[in-house]
Amino acid sequence: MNCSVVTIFPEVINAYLGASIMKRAIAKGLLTVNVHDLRAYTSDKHHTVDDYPYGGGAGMVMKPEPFFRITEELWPDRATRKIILLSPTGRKFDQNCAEELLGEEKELVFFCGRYEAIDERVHQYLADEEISVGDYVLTGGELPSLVIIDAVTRLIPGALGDCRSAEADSFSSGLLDYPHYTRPEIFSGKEVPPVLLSGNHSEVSRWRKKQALKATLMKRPDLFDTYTLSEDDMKLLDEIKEEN
Ligand code: 9D3
Repeated sequence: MNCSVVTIFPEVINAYLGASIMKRAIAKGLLTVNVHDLRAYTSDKHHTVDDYPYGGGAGMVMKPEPFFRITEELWPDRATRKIILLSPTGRKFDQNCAEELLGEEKELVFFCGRYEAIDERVHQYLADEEISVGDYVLTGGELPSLVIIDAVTRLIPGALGDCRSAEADSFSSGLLDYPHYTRPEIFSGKEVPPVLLSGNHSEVSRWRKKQALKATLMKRPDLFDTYTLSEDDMKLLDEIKEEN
Protein backbone atom coordinates (compact mmCIF):
# COMPACT_ATOMS: atom_id res chain seq x y z
CA MET A 1 0.00 0.00 0.00
CA ASN A 2 1.27 3.45 -0.92
CA CYS A 3 0.17 6.43 1.16
CA SER A 4 0.96 10.09 1.50
CA VAL A 5 -0.02 12.40 4.31
CA VAL A 6 -0.36 16.15 3.89
CA THR A 7 -0.17 18.03 7.18
CA ILE A 8 1.23 21.09 8.94
CA PHE A 9 2.58 18.69 11.63
CA PRO A 10 4.73 16.21 9.70
CA GLU A 11 6.72 15.35 12.85
CA VAL A 12 3.56 13.98 14.51
CA ILE A 13 3.03 11.53 11.66
CA ASN A 14 6.72 10.60 11.44
CA ALA A 15 6.96 9.92 15.18
CA TYR A 16 4.29 7.25 15.03
CA LEU A 17 5.52 5.77 11.74
CA GLY A 18 8.96 5.33 13.32
CA ALA A 19 7.59 2.86 15.88
CA SER A 20 5.26 -0.11 15.95
CA ILE A 21 4.03 -2.51 13.30
CA MET A 22 3.97 0.31 10.75
CA LYS A 23 7.72 0.72 10.98
CA ARG A 24 8.16 -2.99 10.28
CA ALA A 25 5.72 -2.96 7.37
CA ILE A 26 7.64 -0.04 5.86
CA ALA A 27 10.97 -1.86 6.37
CA LYS A 28 9.54 -4.99 4.72
CA GLY A 29 8.46 -2.91 1.70
CA LEU A 30 4.78 -3.68 2.30
CA LEU A 31 3.89 -0.06 3.00
CA THR A 32 5.17 3.34 1.92
CA VAL A 33 4.17 6.56 3.65
CA ASN A 34 5.41 9.89 2.34
CA VAL A 35 4.77 12.78 4.69
CA HIS A 36 4.48 16.27 3.22
CA ASP A 37 4.56 19.60 5.01
CA LEU A 38 1.68 21.68 3.66
CA ARG A 39 3.57 24.89 4.53
CA ALA A 40 6.13 24.05 1.86
CA TYR A 41 3.36 24.59 -0.70
CA THR A 42 2.45 28.13 0.34
CA SER A 43 3.67 31.07 -1.73
CA ASP A 44 3.81 33.96 0.77
CA LYS A 45 6.82 34.70 2.95
CA HIS A 46 4.98 33.82 6.17
CA HIS A 47 3.88 30.41 4.82
CA THR A 48 0.27 31.13 5.69
CA VAL A 49 -2.04 28.13 5.66
CA ASP A 50 -5.14 29.69 7.25
CA ASP A 51 -7.27 32.81 7.02
CA TYR A 52 -10.46 34.41 8.37
CA PRO A 53 -13.80 32.95 7.31
CA TYR A 54 -15.83 34.84 4.67
CA GLY A 55 -19.14 35.76 6.26
CA GLY A 56 -17.53 36.09 9.67
CA GLY A 57 -17.62 33.84 12.69
CA ALA A 58 -15.16 32.28 15.07
CA GLY A 59 -12.12 30.26 14.11
CA MET A 60 -9.87 30.10 11.11
CA VAL A 61 -10.27 28.31 7.80
CA MET A 62 -7.49 26.51 5.94
CA LYS A 63 -6.72 28.19 2.63
CA PRO A 64 -7.35 26.27 -0.59
CA GLU A 65 -4.17 27.22 -2.52
CA PRO A 66 -1.61 25.02 -0.71
CA PHE A 67 -3.84 21.93 -1.11
CA PHE A 68 -4.38 22.63 -4.83
CA ARG A 69 -0.70 23.36 -5.36
CA ILE A 70 0.57 20.18 -3.72
CA THR A 71 -2.00 18.14 -5.64
CA GLU A 72 -0.93 19.62 -8.98
CA GLU A 73 2.75 19.09 -8.18
CA LEU A 74 2.67 15.60 -6.67
CA TRP A 75 -0.52 13.91 -7.82
CA PRO A 76 -1.57 15.58 -11.08
CA ASP A 77 -3.25 12.42 -12.39
CA ARG A 78 -6.70 11.75 -10.96
CA ALA A 79 -6.51 8.16 -12.17
CA THR A 80 -3.63 7.19 -9.87
CA ARG A 81 -4.60 9.04 -6.69
CA LYS A 82 -7.35 8.77 -4.11
CA ILE A 83 -7.57 11.83 -1.91
CA ILE A 84 -9.05 11.17 1.50
CA LEU A 85 -10.00 14.28 3.41
CA LEU A 86 -10.16 13.69 7.16
CA SER A 87 -13.27 15.49 8.32
CA PRO A 88 -15.72 15.29 11.23
CA THR A 89 -18.52 15.34 8.62
CA GLY A 90 -17.15 12.37 6.69
CA ARG A 91 -18.28 8.76 6.54
CA LYS A 92 -17.53 7.02 9.82
CA PHE A 93 -14.47 4.77 9.64
CA ASP A 94 -14.86 1.08 10.52
CA GLN A 95 -13.27 -2.29 9.76
CA ASN A 96 -15.14 -2.62 6.44
CA CYS A 97 -13.78 0.74 5.40
CA ALA A 98 -10.24 -0.45 6.28
CA GLU A 99 -10.71 -3.53 4.10
CA GLU A 100 -11.97 -1.41 1.22
CA LEU A 101 -8.93 0.87 1.43
CA LEU A 102 -6.61 -2.15 1.50
CA GLY A 103 -8.02 -3.18 -1.89
CA GLU A 104 -7.47 0.27 -3.38
CA GLU A 105 -4.92 0.29 -6.20
CA LYS A 106 -4.40 4.05 -6.25
CA GLU A 107 -2.06 5.94 -3.97
CA LEU A 108 -3.97 6.99 -0.84
CA VAL A 109 -3.41 10.67 -0.11
CA PHE A 110 -4.57 11.85 3.32
CA PHE A 111 -5.32 15.56 3.74
CA CYS A 112 -5.20 16.60 7.40
CA GLY A 113 -6.96 19.76 8.45
CA ARG A 114 -6.41 21.94 11.50
CA TYR A 115 -8.39 24.93 12.79
CA GLU A 116 -12.17 25.04 12.38
CA ALA A 117 -12.45 24.03 8.75
CA ILE A 118 -10.89 23.58 5.33
CA ASP A 119 -12.06 25.78 2.45
CA GLU A 120 -15.06 24.10 0.84
CA ARG A 121 -13.38 24.03 -2.59
CA VAL A 122 -10.89 21.47 -1.28
CA HIS A 123 -13.80 19.26 -0.21
CA GLN A 124 -15.59 19.78 -3.50
CA TYR A 125 -12.84 19.63 -6.12
CA LEU A 126 -10.03 17.59 -4.59
CA ALA A 127 -11.45 15.09 -2.10
CA ASP A 128 -12.50 11.70 -3.44
CA GLU A 129 -13.71 10.64 -0.02
CA GLU A 130 -14.28 12.26 3.38
CA ILE A 131 -13.73 10.13 6.45
CA SER A 132 -14.35 10.70 10.17
CA VAL A 133 -13.04 8.35 12.86
CA GLY A 134 -16.00 8.86 15.19
CA ASP A 135 -18.36 11.28 16.84
CA TYR A 136 -16.01 13.25 19.06
CA VAL A 137 -14.07 16.43 18.37
CA LEU A 138 -10.30 16.29 17.84
CA THR A 139 -7.91 19.13 17.06
CA GLY A 140 -7.04 17.95 13.57
CA GLY A 141 -6.86 15.16 11.03
CA GLU A 142 -3.40 13.83 11.98
CA LEU A 143 -4.51 11.21 14.51
CA PRO A 144 -7.40 10.12 12.27
CA SER A 145 -5.02 9.60 9.33
CA LEU A 146 -2.74 7.51 11.57
CA VAL A 147 -5.72 5.53 12.84
CA ILE A 148 -6.71 4.68 9.28
CA ILE A 149 -3.19 3.82 8.07
CA ASP A 150 -2.64 1.71 11.20
CA ALA A 151 -5.88 -0.23 10.71
CA VAL A 152 -5.17 -0.84 7.01
CA THR A 153 -1.52 -1.79 7.63
CA ARG A 154 -2.35 -4.67 9.92
CA LEU A 155 -4.56 -6.10 7.14
CA ILE A 156 -1.66 -6.22 4.66
CA PRO A 157 -0.66 -9.87 4.27
CA GLY A 158 2.66 -10.37 6.06
CA ALA A 159 2.51 -7.15 8.07
CA LEU A 160 1.73 -8.93 11.34
CA GLY A 161 4.16 -11.45 12.78
CA ASP A 162 1.47 -14.10 13.05
CA CYS A 163 -0.87 -14.29 10.07
CA ARG A 164 -3.63 -15.86 12.19
CA SER A 165 -4.03 -12.82 14.48
CA ALA A 166 -5.68 -10.52 11.93
CA GLU A 167 -8.49 -12.86 10.97
CA ALA A 168 -9.27 -13.89 14.56
CA ASP A 169 -9.89 -10.24 15.49
CA SER A 170 -13.09 -9.01 16.97
CA PHE A 171 -15.01 -7.09 14.30
CA SER A 172 -13.56 -9.36 11.62
CA SER A 173 -15.65 -12.17 13.12
CA GLY A 174 -18.52 -9.80 13.83
CA LEU A 175 -18.41 -10.57 17.57
CA LEU A 176 -16.32 -9.14 20.38
CA ASP A 177 -13.21 -11.03 21.39
CA TYR A 178 -13.21 -13.78 24.04
CA PRO A 179 -11.07 -13.40 27.22
CA HIS A 180 -7.37 -14.27 27.01
CA TYR A 181 -5.05 -15.66 29.68
CA THR A 182 -1.33 -16.31 29.93
CA ARG A 183 0.97 -17.64 32.67
CA PRO A 184 0.85 -17.97 35.64
CA GLU A 185 -1.98 -20.48 36.08
CA ILE A 186 -2.86 -18.84 39.42
CA PHE A 187 -2.07 -15.15 39.87
CA SER A 188 -2.57 -13.93 43.46
CA GLY A 189 -5.29 -16.50 43.96
CA LYS A 190 -7.04 -15.75 40.66
CA GLU A 191 -7.30 -18.85 38.49
CA VAL A 192 -7.32 -19.37 34.74
CA PRO A 193 -10.53 -21.10 33.58
CA PRO A 194 -9.70 -24.85 33.75
CA VAL A 195 -11.02 -25.59 30.24
CA LEU A 196 -8.08 -23.62 28.79
CA LEU A 197 -5.65 -25.98 30.52
CA SER A 198 -7.53 -29.14 29.48
CA GLY A 199 -5.86 -29.57 26.10
CA ASN A 200 -9.28 -30.32 24.62
CA HIS A 201 -9.28 -28.11 21.52
CA SER A 202 -12.96 -28.46 20.64
CA GLU A 203 -13.95 -27.66 24.25
CA VAL A 204 -11.65 -24.62 24.16
CA SER A 205 -13.19 -23.42 20.87
CA ARG A 206 -16.71 -23.86 22.21
CA TRP A 207 -15.83 -21.98 25.43
CA ARG A 208 -14.27 -19.15 23.46
CA LYS A 209 -17.27 -18.87 21.15
CA LYS A 210 -19.58 -18.79 24.17
CA GLN A 211 -17.50 -16.09 25.87
CA ALA A 212 -17.44 -14.05 22.66
CA LEU A 213 -21.23 -14.28 22.41
CA LYS A 214 -21.57 -13.35 26.08
CA ALA A 215 -19.26 -10.33 25.79
CA THR A 216 -21.15 -9.16 22.70
CA LEU A 217 -24.52 -9.63 24.39
CA MET A 218 -23.44 -7.62 27.44
CA LYS A 219 -21.26 -4.90 25.91
CA ARG A 220 -22.24 -4.51 22.25
CA PRO A 221 -25.67 -6.02 21.56
CA ASP A 222 -25.90 -3.75 18.49
CA LEU A 223 -23.39 -6.04 16.74
CA PHE A 224 -26.08 -8.77 16.56
CA ASP A 225 -27.97 -6.57 14.07
CA THR A 226 -25.47 -7.55 11.38
CA TYR A 227 -24.30 -10.94 12.68
CA THR A 228 -25.90 -14.18 11.48
CA LEU A 229 -26.33 -16.64 14.36
CA SER A 230 -25.64 -20.31 13.64
CA GLU A 231 -27.60 -23.16 15.30
CA ASP A 232 -24.70 -23.63 17.69
CA ASP A 233 -24.57 -19.89 18.49
CA MET A 234 -28.26 -19.97 19.46
CA LYS A 235 -27.67 -22.97 21.72
CA LEU A 236 -24.77 -21.17 23.39
CA LEU A 237 -26.88 -18.02 23.80
CA ASP A 238 -29.60 -20.10 25.47
CA GLU A 239 -27.00 -21.51 27.87
CA ILE A 240 -25.78 -17.98 28.64
CA LYS A 241 -29.32 -16.73 29.30
CA GLU A 242 -30.05 -19.68 31.57
CA GLU A 243 -26.89 -19.06 33.59
CA ASN A 244 -27.95 -15.46 34.28
C1 9D3 B 1 -18.43 23.05 15.43
C2 9D3 B 1 -17.67 22.63 14.24
N1 9D3 B 1 -16.55 21.76 14.57
C3 9D3 B 1 -16.89 20.39 14.09
C4 9D3 B 1 -17.28 19.47 15.17
C5 9D3 B 1 -15.37 22.30 13.91
C6 9D3 B 1 -14.19 21.40 13.89
C7 9D3 B 1 -13.57 21.01 15.04
C8 9D3 B 1 -12.46 20.20 15.00
C9 9D3 B 1 -13.68 20.99 12.67
C10 9D3 B 1 -12.56 20.18 12.62
C11 9D3 B 1 -11.93 19.80 13.78
C12 9D3 B 1 -10.74 18.94 13.72
N2 9D3 B 1 -11.10 17.54 13.50
C13 9D3 B 1 -10.73 16.88 12.42
O1 9D3 B 1 -10.06 17.43 11.57
C14 9D3 B 1 -11.15 15.51 12.24
C15 9D3 B 1 -11.93 14.63 13.08
C16 9D3 B 1 -12.55 14.81 14.35
O2 9D3 B 1 -12.48 15.86 15.00
N3 9D3 B 1 -13.25 13.77 14.87
C17 9D3 B 1 -13.37 12.58 14.23
N4 9D3 B 1 -12.82 12.37 13.04
C18 9D3 B 1 -12.11 13.39 12.49
S1 9D3 B 1 -11.37 13.32 11.00
C19 9D3 B 1 -10.79 14.85 11.09
